[in-house]
Amino acid sequence: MQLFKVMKNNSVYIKWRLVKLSTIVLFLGFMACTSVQPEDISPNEVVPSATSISYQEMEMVGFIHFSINTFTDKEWGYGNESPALFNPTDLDVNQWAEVAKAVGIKELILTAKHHDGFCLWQSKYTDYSIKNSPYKNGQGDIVAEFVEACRRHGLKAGLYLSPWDRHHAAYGSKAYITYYKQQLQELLTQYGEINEIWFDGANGGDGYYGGASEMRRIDAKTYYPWQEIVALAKTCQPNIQVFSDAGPDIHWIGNEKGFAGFTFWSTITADSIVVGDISTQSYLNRGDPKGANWIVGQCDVSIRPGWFYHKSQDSLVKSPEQLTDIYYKSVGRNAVLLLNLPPDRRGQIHENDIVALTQFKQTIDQTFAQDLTQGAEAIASNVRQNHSKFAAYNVLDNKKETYWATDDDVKSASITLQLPKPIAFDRILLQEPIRFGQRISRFEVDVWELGQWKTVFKGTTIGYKRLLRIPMQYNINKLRVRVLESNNTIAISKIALYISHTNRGDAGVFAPRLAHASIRLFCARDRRVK
Ligand code: FUL
Repeated sequence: MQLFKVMKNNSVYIKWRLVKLSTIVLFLGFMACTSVQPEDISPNEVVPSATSISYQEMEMVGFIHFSINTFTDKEWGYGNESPALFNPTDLDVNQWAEVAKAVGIKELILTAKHHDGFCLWQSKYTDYSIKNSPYKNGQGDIVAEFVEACRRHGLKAGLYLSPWDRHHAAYGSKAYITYYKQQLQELLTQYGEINEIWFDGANGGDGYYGGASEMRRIDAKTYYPWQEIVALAKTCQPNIQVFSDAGPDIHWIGNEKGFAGFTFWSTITADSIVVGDISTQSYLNRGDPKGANWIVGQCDVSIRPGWFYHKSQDSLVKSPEQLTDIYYKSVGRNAVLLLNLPPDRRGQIHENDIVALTQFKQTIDQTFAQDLTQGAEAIASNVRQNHSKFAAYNVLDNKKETYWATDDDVKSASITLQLPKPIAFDRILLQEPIRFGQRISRFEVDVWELGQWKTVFKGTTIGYKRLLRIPMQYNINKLRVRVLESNNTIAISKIALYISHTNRGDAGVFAPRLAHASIRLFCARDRRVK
């Protein structure tokens, strides 16, 4: 005992203890770092590429329909309109980019050539272009101005090159395909990085066709050599995302209302789709759980009834409520929203459109400003290998890469969130870790009310993101998601709860004071670079 006390005060002994302690700490640290983490869940046969995931994560992209139609009040030019008509009085490509950016759009796509064949760039293969217009005395290049404005404002740039050309004399023959490829090559080699090329399915019909003014029908199955066209696009721009009814990277959603199906799979079998064949609309709208290809669904819709600007539609701009509904039915159904903002005859997005966009953006921002699961605990009926890597809590940690998963043989399971205090909410967000494929095909959500579970939503697919709108729930401290069917091991990466913009007052929650985006937009216009 005496000896022990002596040793305890002895500095050599203390040093020895410290060395021993630090060795143990180092050893434990080493073990923790090298301890083998279980492998991720095994992926489905069809999974998205990293580029498809990044594309999907943009969530909202924008269309700019601007061309000779803007000046003729038409939706589809016949192909004989004089280039002299194209004369924007105060074109401001920076305003397009500023408005888009302020609303949360991450990429803009410009109609470089619409069905009328008029080109917004100085193509060396035709005179039917901006070079014969009064704009900048025929010296302008709106594709170049547009791409630079996108870059300046941190937006990705995309281009629309209509396969149908009602001006070109050779439309319908092989010579036109050569011309189409030449134009594609010009667009994809002269303007730096282009993130998306948009191949419209609409084609064939009457037109000017170099003066023939006749009906020309093409065989949608055989006329366009799509494989060659896509290969050419990818040779010019290796990272480009190609849109068409059949992808290969992004596909049409089957309507022009901006809605994906209530059930929506990111997989389809591209071989079964003929570009321009409208009989596949409902297939494209739902996707196909057995589809052989992962192709992101894109919901195109215009903020106005028309794709091009018409003064007569100034009072028909979609309301913030309509835009919000579209958002829930596109972004909230596992697809990407492509919202068209057509510039007017000045060459600017109209003030009425900006007002609607501003209020829409406020609605979305205020609704999703605060995740109400903060401080919650999560408990699951099954956790894969009982390992923390797959823990239920991963749905709440706000990290993209973590997820809750079940053991392989468990295809139906539930996860319960215990909230720290009772809350009111009416929006639910669910996400699957789609890098492993899309799996869940049926789920239900329950809330704990008056001592029992009450089902508030019955759903099918989730995918990258599912946003549920449910009636207001008050005083809830427990919520449960039951996954009832899944084509592989269940995995969920995020569950979040929100209260909508409109119901915040009802729940006694005040909307955060966001700077008024429209004020920002109009101020931005004063600072614009000419
Ligand atoms: C359609 C076209 O006919 C419309 O004019 C518009 O460009 C829309 C996005 O695609 O197929």
